[in-house]
Amino acid sequence: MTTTAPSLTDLYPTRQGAAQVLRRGGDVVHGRAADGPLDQAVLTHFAERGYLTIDQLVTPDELRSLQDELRRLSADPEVRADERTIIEAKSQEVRSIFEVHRTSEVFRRIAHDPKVVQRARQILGSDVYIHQSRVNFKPGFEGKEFSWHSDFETWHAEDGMPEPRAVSLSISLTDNYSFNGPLMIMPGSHREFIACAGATPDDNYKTSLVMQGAGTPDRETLTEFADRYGIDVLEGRAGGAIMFDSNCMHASNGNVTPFSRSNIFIVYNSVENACVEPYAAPSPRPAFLGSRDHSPLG
Ligand code: 6CS
Ligand code: FE
Repeated sequence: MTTTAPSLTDLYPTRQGAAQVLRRGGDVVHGRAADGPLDQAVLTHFAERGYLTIDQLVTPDELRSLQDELRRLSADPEVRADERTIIEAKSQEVRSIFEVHRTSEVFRRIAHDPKVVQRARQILGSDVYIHQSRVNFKPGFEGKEFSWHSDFETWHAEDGMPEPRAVSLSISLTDNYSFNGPLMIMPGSHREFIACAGATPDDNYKTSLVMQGAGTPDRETLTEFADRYGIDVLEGRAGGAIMFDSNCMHASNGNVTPFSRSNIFIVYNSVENACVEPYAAPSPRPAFLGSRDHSPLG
């Protein structure tokens, strides 16, 4: 397992002037096949394309309890009123609920499940902690899009994440079809960092989680990336999962179909990449978006 001291200089200056494309430094996969359940072919795929898919990560019983918990949370008026719950602007439906790994025993359990944590540790090559978790609802007819972005660009600028040594796990809680707003990834895009123009407004998260502004790349760069990398549309059955590098360029379309597209999304960060002060924001975001608890998962 490789260990690197967290960088004190800003290796990925973004939102500090003109947009530019930088090479991503460091490894994408830090562990080895011998370190966990992912074999060499899967690790090589992840290193090259920036993601991996797992057809069935959770059992049918686990899936049912996750789906029941999703319904329970979305119907709870206290949850709806909580600042960690993001409401769609137009439909007023619940868009996302953050920090579910702390507020829900069902989601805490899966976030700490060894079959999940071992995969994150293997990719990141170290102990890991949870930087962020959320459930996305993308309800039928009303679910809105997530425009193209790199999560790491936001986590670097606004949460102080030094390097892209973090991995996101998305577990599908409903079937993801080509037509109900599945995750789309530009395969290979994780190896370049798009430094965005513009500056981070005060309290940016109060609007960015409904519709991201700062940190979204310009259309010319996105067009060039799409031409060069293409777009993979990640369909999959409920219970399946995707793990993707923190710097993948990704998006998802709106959902005009009757079939909701819900997932739980958990971000594991290497304890050797613990967040420091934001690199390009007036102040850190609340802990429910970027955890300050960097203690390693058991
Ligand atoms: O700002 C964030 O942390 C969140 N925003 C998006 C669109 N994806 C990653 C993350 O959940
Ligand atoms: Fe994202």
